[in-house]
Amino acid sequence: MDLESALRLALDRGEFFLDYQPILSLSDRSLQGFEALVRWRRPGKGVASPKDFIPVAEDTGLIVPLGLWVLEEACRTMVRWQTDFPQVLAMSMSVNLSAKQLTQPTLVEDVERILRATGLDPHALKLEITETVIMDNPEVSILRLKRLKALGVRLSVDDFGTGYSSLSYLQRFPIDTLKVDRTFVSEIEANENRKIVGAVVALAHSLGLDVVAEGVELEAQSAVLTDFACEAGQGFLFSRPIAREDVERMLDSGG
Ligand code: G
Ligand code: G
Ligand code: MN
Ligand code: NA
Repeated sequence: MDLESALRLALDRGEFFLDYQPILSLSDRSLQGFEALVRWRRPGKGVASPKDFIPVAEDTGLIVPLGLWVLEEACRTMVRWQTDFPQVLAMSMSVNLSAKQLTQPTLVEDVERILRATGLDPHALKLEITETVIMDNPEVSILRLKRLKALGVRLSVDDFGTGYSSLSYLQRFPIDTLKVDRTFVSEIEANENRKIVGAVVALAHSLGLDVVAEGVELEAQSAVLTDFACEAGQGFLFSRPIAREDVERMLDSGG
């Protein structure tokens, strides 16, 4: 069976699940929220990484129903955590949106419907869109992002620094957060990257955005980021993406 047919069946059979990677406030290491990351449990083949199936899901359009499933599952989980762990009321759930999803004319209605169906406060949801996707068609993206913002959801630019946003566009995107790509964070100890990350954080702050650093693996990286007043970090130093049950254990023990 080809991958497309296998993906189609997997959606019907409920073979997808989400892991959640904690996002921490850098100043005090408190939990700021989570990023939902999809995985596929293939019968007899173990767990497949999104890197291996998201591109095919994009090409075939299956990303649209899969993305809606991810969104609904993440919202449902967040509502459950908010109910069981009061500290989660101050946190956010981040969900990735792919290029194909952003071009769907029904995207805004779909997000609205899922928020209503799950009962999640829109403010607790953050949608992550890569810089490249927005820049593919900036005018349409801006309109659609404005309509998403009007629902009350928050928006992040993912993998910032890997594409090329003109700075004038960045100012026109109705976004809340920049996520600095981990390629910059991984070599932040090198002088050049340190300057780039410092400049990106300063630029973000001057535009009223907060910053999440991706791929934080070392205390030294966290220290540099904290010096730049970068608000939050995500990475193996704090936690890998973990299963729902592991998040619940963490929240149960006060995390
Ligand atoms: O944890 P990691 O291997 O899971 O993620 C690999 C890549 O897959 C990342 O670039 C991430 O943004 C992407 N990804 C993970 N989950 C989703 C999802 O639900 N939708 C989309 N569009 N991309 C995702
Ligand atoms: O593209 P996106 O940033 O949404 O995807 C997150 C991806 O980065 C996932 O594959 C996740 O497992 C991975 N990841 C998360 N934290 C780290 C980290 O500290 N180092 C590295 N190398 N990868 C990470
Ligand atoms: Mn992301
Ligand atoms: Na990213």
